Amino acid sequence: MTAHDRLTLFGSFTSSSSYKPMLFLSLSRLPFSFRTVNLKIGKQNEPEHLARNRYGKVPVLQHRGLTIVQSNVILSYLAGATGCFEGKTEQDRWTAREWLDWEADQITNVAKVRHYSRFRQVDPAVMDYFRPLAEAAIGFVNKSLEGREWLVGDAPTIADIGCWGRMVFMHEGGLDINRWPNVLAWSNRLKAMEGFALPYDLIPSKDREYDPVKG
Ligand SMILES: N[C@@H](CCC(=O)N[C@@H](CS)C(=O)NCC(=O)O)C(=O)O
Repeated sequence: MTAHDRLTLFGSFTSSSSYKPMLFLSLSRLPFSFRTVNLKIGKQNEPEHLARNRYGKVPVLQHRGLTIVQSNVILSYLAGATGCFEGKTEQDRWTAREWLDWEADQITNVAKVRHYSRFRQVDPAVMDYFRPLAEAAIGFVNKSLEGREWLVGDAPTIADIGCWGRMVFMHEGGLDINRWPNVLAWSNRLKAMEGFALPYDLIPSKDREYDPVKG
């Protein structure tokens, strides 16, 4: 494999958006390079990073001369490029992408509650607004998982990785997963997969090369 063909992911270890592609790569046992962007010291807003991501955010994926941003677009790219977690039928592949779009609309409320609990103090009225929206989003996933193991079809797809990837920090926002039994069971199914790890175990705080040996 040439350097051009190697996947390079730019991210940060406190970021659920970075966790999503990182989890995909880990579950797929794919080789890649991780490059850390230190959000605490504002590296995301330096010209070098803005040249990769005009929005001043992580993650960013670079591959074969392409630069891809937005975690769900990255998941979609990775699934298309590798065939992993794509969904078995054309309908499943579109439905998985539909879930990712919904995730960006609604599960983002879970990320907001976590962010305001952990990184930034806000007026309690702001929390009063976002918490029910976060709970509704988790409740919708819970209801959708009734009687099924995965969000789409009968195997894990980028829909599961994308939705779980942003819900993973829900406890840091005081959202206890035990309130949603189907979500809990689903997270345990994900956790049982080879290559699974939680964000703080998975995303390094320094640059790192990953060259897993496929079993
Ligand atoms: N919609 C974007 C959200 C990206 C995002 O908000 N990333 C956060 C970390 S989770 C970030 O880079 N924050 C730095 C900042 O806002 O300065 C995605 O899914 O990739």
